[in-house]
Amino acid sequence: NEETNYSEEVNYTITGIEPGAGISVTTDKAIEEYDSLKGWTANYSSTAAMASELDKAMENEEPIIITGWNPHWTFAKYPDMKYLEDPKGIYGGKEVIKTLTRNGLKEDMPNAYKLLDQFNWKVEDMEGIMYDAKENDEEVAVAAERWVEENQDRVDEWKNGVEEVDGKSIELVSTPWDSERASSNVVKIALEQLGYDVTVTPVDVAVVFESIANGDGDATLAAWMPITHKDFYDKYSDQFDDLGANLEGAKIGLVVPSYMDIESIEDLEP
Ligand code: PBE
Repeated sequence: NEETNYSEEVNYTITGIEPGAGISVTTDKAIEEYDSLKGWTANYSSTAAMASELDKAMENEEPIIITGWNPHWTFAKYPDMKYLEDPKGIYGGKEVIKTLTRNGLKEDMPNAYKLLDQFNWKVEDMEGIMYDAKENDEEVAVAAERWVEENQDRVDEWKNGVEEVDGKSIELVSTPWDSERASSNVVKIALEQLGYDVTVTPVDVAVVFESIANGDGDATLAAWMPITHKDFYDKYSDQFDDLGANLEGAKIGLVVPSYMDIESIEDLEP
């Protein structure tokens, strides 16, 4: 049948991204949990490599199964993509992106802490910056600057009740995806407006959590929960301060082009 062909045609392989990503860890769990994925492998390399495989497949209308997520520009470039149903709930439902700070930041830098606590925005905001950067072929940091220029009223809401400081240094640790480049750069500018000297350091997910837990980094805006970064979060859960969601409505899962006639992970064949 058709499903068997798809599984065979993709060579029982999921086209993944960086091995250290939360979505890769979660995909390993899916392969373990689903009978339909018995014997499958996930090919973990990089987001750029996945995107170019996807481009090739879409051009030739060939089957492909990727690890996909929102917010991301993939769905703007290719609106004809769908998440495979995940009856076991391995990839969860709606994810949120959380702000975490190192223990002690609240006392050491109460103003930065307050701004970080008040920072929140919407999927459309984050995606707007990502698409803009993609479309203009520019750094996400540049698109983030323009977003702040056009949305200073939003930034002012996050600064509400926060006092200016005189040149204190603060380090935001982030992951190496455009979504987090967007949030980190926007908050960097907001903190700079208050007089902070801000560094954004993109590192592996594991290092983000480790550095917030050991106090090397001050804060991160990049924690995807309750599923994507669960293992990392649980490992250090009493060693940081959880300031709650800065964005709601994120999602991860296995994604295929709509021209593939399958709906669920369970439609695949071992
Ligand atoms: N992502 C994008 C990341 C978090 C942000 C879903 C690819 C991950 O750790 O899987």
